[in-house]
Amino acid sequence: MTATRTAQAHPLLARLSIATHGSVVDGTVDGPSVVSLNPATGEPIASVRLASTVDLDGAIARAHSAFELWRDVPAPHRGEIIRLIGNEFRRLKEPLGELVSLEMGKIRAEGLGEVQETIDIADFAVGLSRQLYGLSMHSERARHRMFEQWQPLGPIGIITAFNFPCAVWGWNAMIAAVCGDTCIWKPSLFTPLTAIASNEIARRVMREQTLFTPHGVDPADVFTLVIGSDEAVGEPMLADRRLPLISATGSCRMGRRVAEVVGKRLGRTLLELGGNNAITVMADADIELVTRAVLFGAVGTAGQRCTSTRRLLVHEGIVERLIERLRAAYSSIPIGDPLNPKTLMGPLIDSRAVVAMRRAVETAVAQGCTVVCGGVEGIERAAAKPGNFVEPTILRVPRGTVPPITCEETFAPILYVFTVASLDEAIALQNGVDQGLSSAIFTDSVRSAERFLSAAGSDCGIANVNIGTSGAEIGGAFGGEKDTGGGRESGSDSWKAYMRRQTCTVNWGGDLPLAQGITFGT
Ligand code: UN1
Repeated sequence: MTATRTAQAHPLLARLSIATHGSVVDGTVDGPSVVSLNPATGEPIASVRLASTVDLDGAIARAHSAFELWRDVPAPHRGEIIRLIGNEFRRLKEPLGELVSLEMGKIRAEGLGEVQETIDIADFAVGLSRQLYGLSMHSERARHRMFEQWQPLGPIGIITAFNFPCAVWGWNAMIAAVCGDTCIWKPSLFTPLTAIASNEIARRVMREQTLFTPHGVDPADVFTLVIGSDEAVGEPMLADRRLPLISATGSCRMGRRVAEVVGKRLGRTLLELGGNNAITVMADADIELVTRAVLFGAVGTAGQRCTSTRRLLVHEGIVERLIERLRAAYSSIPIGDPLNPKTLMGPLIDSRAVVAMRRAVETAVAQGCTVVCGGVEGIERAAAKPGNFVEPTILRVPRGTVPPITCEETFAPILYVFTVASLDEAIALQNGVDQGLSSAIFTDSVRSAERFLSAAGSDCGIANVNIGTSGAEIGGAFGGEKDTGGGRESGSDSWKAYMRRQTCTVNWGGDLPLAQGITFGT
């Protein structure tokens, strides 16, 4: 495929100085390439050259050379450089946020929010650069000192999905870099331009550093990008022993493959996979708060966040009122060009996602659900426009049933509404799926809230009270349990996944006492 519009033609690419980037090409491309398409129109934005396995090999070798020097730079100094990178993201927030919106289809406010998430994690990493703390413990042996220290791991493989084409890389790359690791990033082939722009922002700052000059190593290689297919780049990356950690975001199916290949070589993985997130609504909930949270969680990003709200578990005392409130709210959602400030829902990423949504709605209806709004008719109405537009859909589940489709994650704005008689019933339904990413309860009862947060409550990595399932801050650890993969990224002590722990014991006495009181020989 070739692009009909040239890379230079799109002003955002020029504003981000990536119009002239070597891998962004216009018209005729030699060798394999991918066309970045605008999901709102189906038109090409630009073509991008695809890397080969040989290119990947070279990139890993460069990232390795950079690692050998970067790991010796004191962490607070690394933090200073991350500060400069964060500032560049601040400066370019608007064009980069708009590029996210153009290429991925999320609305402009969310595109800007995504860049803000990258800025926030850079700030977090700067502070962290002085807080990579290890514990010290008392030795059982006289004149011995025992402590832990954290060392960099090496070049880290980062695999990201289309839906957060900048921020998820940021969570990984900013933290990894401050820990002394270097990064090899394989982005989604739906969003190569955002990846080039984001990575180039970091590389430009690195290039200005003179740290590695005497060694002839390019400091920009702390951040390496390899845009390629799963066959040419993804699979060889997983199998490469030079990458001690693979951090991957995507479907459960993809995560299983990553775990299998990396596990076989006893490498480490950090997996952030699918979610099937529920909001429990008790009869004492503030219905206005619930409505706003559901709109952002189920309709925001066109239901394409791993944290999107997919199920509502509503107490019978409030379910009819809430459904009417949601039906009214859904009917006035402006759907259209994501760059138009009035729009609240953009398109799905591609036509296959539209087909998958339609199939899920048909399956749900066949399994007994009734359409409250949207549905197949809504999908057909939206298909009148060019681009991958759909109408958000609410489906009501017959009481006492769990249609199998509601246990699956469909990356689309479908909301399944269950009716429950008690909090226990809601918790059982919520936890009765394979995924365990995000969850929420709306209630004014402290008892209900605390029960939801207790060990017998939500089994997810994220559990919120009177806040929806999506839109987490970077300061907490982000990730989920069960088929969501167990990884934790972003804030809190997630940095530990990017370092190796070393337990050190120093004998400063003149004797050699053995632990456990063992005497050996004399
Ligand atoms: C994702 O969808 O992969 O909590 C990440 C949220 C965002 C990140 C979502 N901060 O919705």
